[in-house]
Amino acid sequence: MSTYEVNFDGLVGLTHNYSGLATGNIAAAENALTESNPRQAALQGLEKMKRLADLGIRQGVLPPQDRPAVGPLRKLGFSGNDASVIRQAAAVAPGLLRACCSASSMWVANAATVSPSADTEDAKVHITPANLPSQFHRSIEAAATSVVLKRVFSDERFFEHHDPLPPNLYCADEGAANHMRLCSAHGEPGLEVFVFSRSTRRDAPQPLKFPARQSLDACEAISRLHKIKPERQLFVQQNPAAIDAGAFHNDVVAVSNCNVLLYHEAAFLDWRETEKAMVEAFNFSSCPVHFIRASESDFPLAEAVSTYLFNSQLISLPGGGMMILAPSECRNSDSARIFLERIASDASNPISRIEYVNLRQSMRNGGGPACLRLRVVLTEPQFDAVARDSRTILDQSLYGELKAWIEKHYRERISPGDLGDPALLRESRTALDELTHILSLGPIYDFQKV
Ligand code: SUG
Repeated sequence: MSTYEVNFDGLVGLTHNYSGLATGNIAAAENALTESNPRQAALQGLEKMKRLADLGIRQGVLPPQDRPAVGPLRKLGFSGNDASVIRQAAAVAPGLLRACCSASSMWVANAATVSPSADTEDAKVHITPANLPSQFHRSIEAAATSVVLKRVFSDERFFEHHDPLPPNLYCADEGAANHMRLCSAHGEPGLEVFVFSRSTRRDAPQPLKFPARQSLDACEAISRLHKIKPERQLFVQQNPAAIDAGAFHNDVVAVSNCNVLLYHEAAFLDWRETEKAMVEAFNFSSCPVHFIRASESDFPLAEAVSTYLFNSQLISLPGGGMMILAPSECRNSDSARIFLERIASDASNPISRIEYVNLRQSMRNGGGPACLRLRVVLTEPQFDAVARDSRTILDQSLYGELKAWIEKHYRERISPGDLGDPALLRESRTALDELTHILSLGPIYDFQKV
């Protein structure tokens, strides 16, 4: 049976802005309170999806969330009609309003952890939405993420949905950004690698400057819920020094695809031990692991964080071999470009091609190519069910409609002061309502249900 890794990308929402909300995310802090261009952001994301679809790689689309998020503002004591809630929040709690306006649901690598049916004891695809409790603006995503994922992956014969873990730091879960998978081919059983950064149980070193977002307990809980066989799971600690250098998620410093792991030597607490543990745990497969490791002298960690090289997408090409889809910031950095070219010219690994993609708008908030996609491995019948149950698989006509939809509805400029304008909520809801028709999703937003 054919099996595909489908990248589902988050469409950038209409309120895309720079509010510097994410602690430990250096790009977001540097660009705080500058002007954003939501239209350009959404088009850049859509072009990335189209590029991969044009290469014959199956590509999905996930809708953005309803922002400004009026519900959380009401829970925090603002009342009246929606416009009045927004005006009051803008006047007395602009920080809260900014958090409720973030378009951060675009980074769907943080939407959920997904385990393919080849890895699970009941042969179902298991999905757990991330609870994201370490940053307020992200913690409000989980409930709507659940609704969307249940709608898109709705066939109960194939998909098992779990609730987000309880929303606290003990169970802090950032989804697929801290989850990797090694396998000989996407349809074969894999080793699920959970990368944690906080642990209450072990005497584990912690970052000193920035928050550790992913807990070991969350990783273990997800692996249990997903019915991963004990010998097919591995828990690895992220290096606190990498977090303090700005790698708030593991996917800022490591990316895997099939049996290739591309990473910076500073990604894990101990790279030698990590490689050894992976090789041992992966011994159920006859396939060797290709480690492509950047040392500090090859390519400094600071450069990895500023260029997001390891946040590239590492993709199996339909004709064989792999390609790296890197952010265009890597083309502009000599050390990143040289490092990537060296990988592509090294015949001992399967990577033969490098492409660059301009995601400047998202990158300014610390979100690169890999942050914008959720990888879902689907067998042919699972894929057919998804393609039948809504219209979230990108083809030429959906691309054209989404492009026209973005050009019709998105603003070209948002400055911090614009977030208090209730017109933005109206514009956003008009657009999202239309989007649910384009994607054949039916009513998924609370505002469509009243
Ligand atoms: O959670 N940025 C996101 C970026 C997420 C990137 N995702 C992955 N690495 N998978 C975050 O830090 C910035 C929003 C703001 O500041 O307005 C933000 O939330």
